Amino acid sequence: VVAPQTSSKPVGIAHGDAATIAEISAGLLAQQASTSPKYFYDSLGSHLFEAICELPEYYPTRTEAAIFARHGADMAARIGPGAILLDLGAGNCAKAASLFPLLQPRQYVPIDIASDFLQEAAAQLRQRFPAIDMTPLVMDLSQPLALPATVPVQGRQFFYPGSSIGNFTPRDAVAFLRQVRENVGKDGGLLIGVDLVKDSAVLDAAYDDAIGVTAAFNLNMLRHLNHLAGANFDPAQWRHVAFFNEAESRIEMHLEALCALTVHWSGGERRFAQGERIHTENSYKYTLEGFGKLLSEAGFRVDGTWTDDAHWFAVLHAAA
Ligand code: AVI
Repeated sequence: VVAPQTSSKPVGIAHGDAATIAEISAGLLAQQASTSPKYFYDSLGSHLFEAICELPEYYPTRTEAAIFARHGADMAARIGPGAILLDLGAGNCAKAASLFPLLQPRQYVPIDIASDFLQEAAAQLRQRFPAIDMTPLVMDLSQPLALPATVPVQGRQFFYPGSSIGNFTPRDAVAFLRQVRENVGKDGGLLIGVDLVKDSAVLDAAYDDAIGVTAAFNLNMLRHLNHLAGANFDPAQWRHVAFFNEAESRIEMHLEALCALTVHWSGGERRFAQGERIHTENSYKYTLEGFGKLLSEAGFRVDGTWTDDAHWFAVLHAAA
């Protein structure tokens, strides 16, 4: 591990701000190199994630969609019409939009880090649902949740589908959910999707699909890091690794160096031995009981749980 340099030649043009470069640098220089999964989502990464959701192996999206299709009316009855629906990590906004006819929110607040993707999706929704007030917000959900005054407190219902909560460690998940709890009024709530523990062969295949879309999604992070931190990663020198870590109840994704190499970025460099890995993502899988505990630790009360017949995925409504 090489300490950050103060006067090295720039390797490329960095487009991230100083805090972003410092965060990337700290992760790459840690003994076990790691990066935040938020760096998957440049424009190509967001599109690759959409492609993952279409894969036969990636069951969460279609299983959750089937739960919404079967139980959406029941969820809407629990929530009531006229809510302010805050969609955390909205992406292309498709999941929330599919629930609009049942939920009938008065305002929709899609929140995402990928600005272009979000604005494009919100513009399309304005045309499809002119009666709903659309207020897109570009925010990094790994930072404190600070909502602008344009979003009234009363009637807030957060929407956090897709088991994105699984990308936090359980401890960080509680901290995040507690922040959400602090941002809902007395009458508010949270509709959240969570991926459940299951056979590890099913999990392994979902994160290492046969045609390599998830591998491309993981490797694309290196291109994004090149752009953000002026790094010189060559994706051809790395391979995608994903497996279920049973002891931690999580899928781990890594990028593994195919040969010994040195990576440079703005203000830093690191030598990687062949086989050395960068840990790029965790995706925790919960039991219903374990996830219920997490929600109650965050100050929520679960008042609705819906699952598929195989119990692979669950949607819960938690009241303030
Ligand atoms: C966004 N998130 C819930 C996905 C997951 O399943 O953890 C990200 C993902 N990583 C690889 N495939 C999908």
